[in-house]
Amino acid sequence: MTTSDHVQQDRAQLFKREAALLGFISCGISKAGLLEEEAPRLEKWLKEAKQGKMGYMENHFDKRLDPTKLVPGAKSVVSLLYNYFPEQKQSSDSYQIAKYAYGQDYHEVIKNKLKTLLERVSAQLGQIEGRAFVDSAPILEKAWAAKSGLGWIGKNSNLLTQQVGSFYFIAELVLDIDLPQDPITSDHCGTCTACIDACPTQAITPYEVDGSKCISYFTIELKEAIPKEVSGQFQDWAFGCDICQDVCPWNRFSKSHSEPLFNPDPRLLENTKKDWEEITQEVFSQIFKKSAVKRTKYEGFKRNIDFLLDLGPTLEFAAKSVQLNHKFCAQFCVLGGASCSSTA
Ligand code: B12
Ligand code: SF4
Ligand code: SF4
Repeated sequence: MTTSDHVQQDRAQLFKREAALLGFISCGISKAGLLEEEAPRLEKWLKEAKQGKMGYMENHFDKRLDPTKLVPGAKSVVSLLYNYFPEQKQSSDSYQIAKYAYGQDYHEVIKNKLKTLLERVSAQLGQIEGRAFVDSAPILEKAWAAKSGLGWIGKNSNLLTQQVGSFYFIAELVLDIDLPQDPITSDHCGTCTACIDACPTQAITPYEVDGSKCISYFTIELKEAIPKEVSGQFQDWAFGCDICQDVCPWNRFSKSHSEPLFNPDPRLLENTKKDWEEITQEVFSQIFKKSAVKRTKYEGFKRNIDFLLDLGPTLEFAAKSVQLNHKFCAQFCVLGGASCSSTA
């Protein structure tokens, strides 16, 4: 090992120690440069319009594949994971909100930690130029985390680890200093197809998700009416979807986070379906005061609940069952009266 190797190793250890002190569950390092294997995959994904109406995914193709184009002079990518797996979950008879959105918006919480990490390391090593990202720039975060040895990209396309599954955010520092490359982790999906089988919209083919078919896309990213063709397929997901992670055997090893800022408002856990159906703008603003759910705004959240309500499996079942007379379908009916669409 040369002196320069020793210096790089010491720097890497310093990043990893400080990252752990700030609560990151792991930290890995890669040399910055072009992600050659990802280039044809991203190109194909876009050609097949798997981004749907997420127009921003079509922008900055070259930068997305090469962070040295995003941050001139970049030499290293430090990838970091931050756990969001909650201790308490919603009851199963409520409309579901993805676990990542239970507490305060991760963009703010993690961005602050990244800045502190950079400041603390710079204080010991001298000024380091770089930029901090968490879902905030055209960069393939999962591919970088995998390249930095933090886990493998599973068939559901999320980054997975044997130690804690996949319920964590990915963030990164793109820096102008040389750091040593960490070894990559092997794939442990094996013959499992649990995520593919469980996805209610058939959005997953091995190692790829068709964004335009994902419940997360429809309930968060889509800014217009949710198409009728997908009615009855969302189970009870009102904001995002965790199905392909909940069924993943590696998530049996998820451990609860210890970040107080990610704890939900108690109403998020207690609310029944009826409470969500009747939610007012005021209550919405209280429950999701600092949460990522605010991004859909009250109207977007109501759109999602209405979509589940009007076209959910039970009602669809009731409406489509031509054999049923009104007396029978009334057992399933929550609309009743003038709103009832039964032709019986
Ligand atoms: C756009 C986006 C979405 C879209 C599209 C999803 C997708 N899979 O692309 C939608 C809205 C659907 C979405 C949903 C979710 N998202 Co999202 N999303 C993103 C975002 C902004 C970009 C992802 C991207 O570049 N997609 C484009 C495609 C082409 O890239 P890719 O998914 O990485 O696909 C690669 C693989 O398919 C691979 N590939 C293809 N073939 C093969 C074959 C083999 C053998 C291998 C190994 C790889 C491989 O190559 C592709 C290119 O690298 C990232 C943040 C970021 N900047 O990276 C967050 C991000 C991926 N999302 C995240 C999360 C948490 C979610 C949800 C779980 C949220 C929820 N609960 O509702 C779901 C999960 C859905 C799923 N199973 O993917 C996290 C993932 C954390 C993790 N552990 O992996 C990220 C990293 C945000 C963050 N900073 O934490 N998301
Ligand atoms: S998040 Fe839900 S809809 Fe999207 S790919 Fe996973 S299981 Fe399918
Ligand atoms: S459910 Fe199975 S196939 Fe899917 S990501 Fe997890 S281990 Fe891989």
